[in-house]
Amino acid sequence: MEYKPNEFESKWRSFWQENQVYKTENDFSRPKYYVLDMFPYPSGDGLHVGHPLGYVASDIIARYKRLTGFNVLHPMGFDAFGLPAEQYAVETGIHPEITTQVNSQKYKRQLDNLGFSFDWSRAVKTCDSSYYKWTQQIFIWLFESYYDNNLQKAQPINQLISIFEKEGNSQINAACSKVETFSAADWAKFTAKEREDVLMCYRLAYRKVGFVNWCEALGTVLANDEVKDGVSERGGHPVIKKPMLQWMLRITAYADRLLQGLEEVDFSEAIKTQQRNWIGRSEGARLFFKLQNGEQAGLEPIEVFSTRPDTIFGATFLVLAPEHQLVDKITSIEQRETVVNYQKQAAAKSERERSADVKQVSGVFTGAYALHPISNELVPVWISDYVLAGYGTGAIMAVPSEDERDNRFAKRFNLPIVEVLDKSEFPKAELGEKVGIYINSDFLNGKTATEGFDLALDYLEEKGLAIRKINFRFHDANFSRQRYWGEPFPVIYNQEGCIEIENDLPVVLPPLSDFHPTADGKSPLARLSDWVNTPKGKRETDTMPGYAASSWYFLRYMDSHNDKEPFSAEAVNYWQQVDLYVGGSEHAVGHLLYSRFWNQFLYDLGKVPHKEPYKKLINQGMIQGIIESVYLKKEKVNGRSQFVSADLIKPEELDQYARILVHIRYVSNYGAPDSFLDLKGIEQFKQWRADYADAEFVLNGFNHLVTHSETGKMSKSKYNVVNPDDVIQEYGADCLRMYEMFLGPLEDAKPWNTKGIDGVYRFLRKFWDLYTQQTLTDAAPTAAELKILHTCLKKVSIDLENYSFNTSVAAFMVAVNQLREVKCDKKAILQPLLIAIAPFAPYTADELWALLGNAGSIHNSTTFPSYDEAYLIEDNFQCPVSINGKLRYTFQFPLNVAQEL
Ligand code: ANZ
Repeated sequence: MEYKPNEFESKWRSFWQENQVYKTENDFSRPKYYVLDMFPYPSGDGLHVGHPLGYVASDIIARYKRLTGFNVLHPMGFDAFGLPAEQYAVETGIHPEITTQVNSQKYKRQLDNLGFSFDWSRAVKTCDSSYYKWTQQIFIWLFESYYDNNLQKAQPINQLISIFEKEGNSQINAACSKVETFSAADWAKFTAKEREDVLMCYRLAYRKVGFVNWCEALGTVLANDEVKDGVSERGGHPVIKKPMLQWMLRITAYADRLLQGLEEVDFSEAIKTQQRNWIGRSEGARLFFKLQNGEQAGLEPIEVFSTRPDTIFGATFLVLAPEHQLVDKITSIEQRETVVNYQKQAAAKSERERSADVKQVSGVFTGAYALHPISNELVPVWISDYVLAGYGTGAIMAVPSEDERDNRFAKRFNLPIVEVLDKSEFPKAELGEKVGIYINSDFLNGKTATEGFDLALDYLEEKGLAIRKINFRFHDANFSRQRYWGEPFPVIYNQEGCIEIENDLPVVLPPLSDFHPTADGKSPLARLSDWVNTPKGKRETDTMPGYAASSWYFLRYMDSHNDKEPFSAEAVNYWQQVDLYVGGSEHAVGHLLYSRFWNQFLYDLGKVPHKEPYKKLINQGMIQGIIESVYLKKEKVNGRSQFVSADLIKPEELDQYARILVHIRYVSNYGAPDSFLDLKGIEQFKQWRADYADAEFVLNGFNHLVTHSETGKMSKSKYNVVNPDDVIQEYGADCLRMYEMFLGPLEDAKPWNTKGIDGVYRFLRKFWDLYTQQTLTDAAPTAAELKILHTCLKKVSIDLENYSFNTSVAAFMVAVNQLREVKCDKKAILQPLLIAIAPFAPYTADELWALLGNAGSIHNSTTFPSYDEAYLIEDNFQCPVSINGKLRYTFQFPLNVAQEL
């Protein structure tokens, strides 16, 4: 009987579905294990072979854990709201609902073909109102909460209101936007709108005018992580800063907890570092510099943020961000025009361009002076775009002897440089390195650099010249999209402009036929005046961003049909944290940070039992493609295009050639860098590129056109996408699964290579033959057979506990070869081996399980065989004998012989 996976895979798929083999019950009596994949956005292109890599790994773990007695939650769903479906709708007029529906079905079919053991009965689709109803609910909870810094916890906003009523806000220590101090009497006099405005400064979901990343081409505001190098990540369109009233989430309130939480989770150091850098915690101080004649003019001192208060005596000038609100007030008449021109220039640059380490610093003098807080000397006040308005206080004290950019600035504009550290003992020290002994620094003189920070701050604080301050580089998260395809806000603005929350959820996204954003940047929903205007007032027309739904979906799977609440306490107390989360590292600072924040918030509300949602995270590496191209001579030869075999081109001639990507699949199996087109391949190429039908092909001695091969991203534009459906058609899903695992460590990037898959296929055939090409017996196994089996079982169980999949596959290969050598035909060996391979090759396992005479599915009717060390003991010792340094003989001695021979 031959190994023909196509003949049995679909049969088992139906069996699994009909018998609900992977259905997970909330069976609270059993130990649980939760293994989660990052759910996909169902795009029109479907899956390519890179996508299943993580899914295969998590599926193996899910199946393995089931076989070892756990009640496993292994769900899947669709992250279905978002820009691409909407962009598609704008272009084609096809409603995102339809596109999303069609695409999710395609994804589901592809995922099912791969043999994943998802419990589809728990699937979530984020654009279903039965799901987003609860996303809206969590938004309301955020809106109705503030963050108490003393308790380090979210609290109900009503509690804050009662404090305001009793004593105003002067004693409040909460995470807030800039807010005036007021008394209980003031509060009593405030209008409803004024109260609303005050509360907005505290709410965890709040509205404010902010500078947002505005992308004209997409007609929307983008989150910081959707902007790469000043252009939109999707489509590469220019992005500028624009002031707009936006919904925001006060994620910065949780900055410290998001940092602390990293200590208790098992994420890679790379991801932790990315999150830490994104949060960007800096310990420093706010220092106050009075303006010359500032008091007479009624001007507040300039507040700067510095992480180096110890360098205060080297501060020879101040620099404000061009947008700083003091600039207009302090600029002298003579400097006004220069300053205004410079402000215009700066506004045109993106934040990234401004903070890039440009060699050429720029800036202009405002004409104003401040007083050094200790020496009282005059220090000039400049503006420059290297100081960002949105960070710290938007103003700095410049210390050119210790800071690289200040140094360049001082040199360019001839400003004084005062050394504050004698670094003669450290000749290799770089500018800014905190080493040496203080000089020119009054009370710090003679002290060492390590003591400076605290000494300087204690002194300055005592004199009222500074306040200790921890700054975070990240901002509150924008939570508004001017787009249609997202969750509507449950928010109505009444006559007074105050917010009325709609508690009757869901607020359903109304149908629409024209998806274009409006010219003024409003969401397409603004066109639906019947929907917008309600008896209570006008609805919010922005929708929630893509990360809203994905910030809590892992909780919904625990109890996905609950229509009373997002998830029940029993469910979440049973399933607890996600034990293993597998997904791409591209979500390092977006989704992973937002969902950690939502989970921390839900923890504060007492709705989840753990602060951190994910115990362990693995980021699978990318599967890369081989990018193949052929060399085309730039100049035509005798009027004809000419392609030349790569091995005939001298390196110095390379610039005479252009490279054309090759699309056809007829590339040899030899892999990079020896790929070539033979005559058949060239014919295919000509058919594909009819414009080169009469081109000349200069082939090498083997009649080959050697191509240029390199490893790179698998993408449509590189013509190197491999579709899993095709691979399954040819080799079967089990082969694809095992091959993907065999490629290398899960976390590594690795190229897809057709040669390798043949090897795995041969292995599966040999494995199959063990069960089908001989009659299996009930005879007792030999010690040698037991050793082969238990060596394999040990390796696989230990490797799986360590998520090492490639080495497990290798262990099966070794075992199969050895069992063939000893001609093993014992059920007592082959049956446990079959169970062990079941998580990897689920279809083959079930087919052989039935052939062995078992009923039902292997996946829910047996347990993973445990290994026994007793069978692993070496019973022979191999003794090498060398003569004159050369190995001549190896003697074998039984290890159980008596001492006296
Ligand atoms: C004086 C000084 C001396 C500084 C020195 C640095 C080195 P991080 O670690 O990123 O928080 N800074 C403060 N606000 C800024 C803004 N809005 N735009 C650009 N730069 C700003 O860096 C904090 C340091 O970056 C601060 O400490 C300030 O320069 C600068 F030897 O103050 B420092």
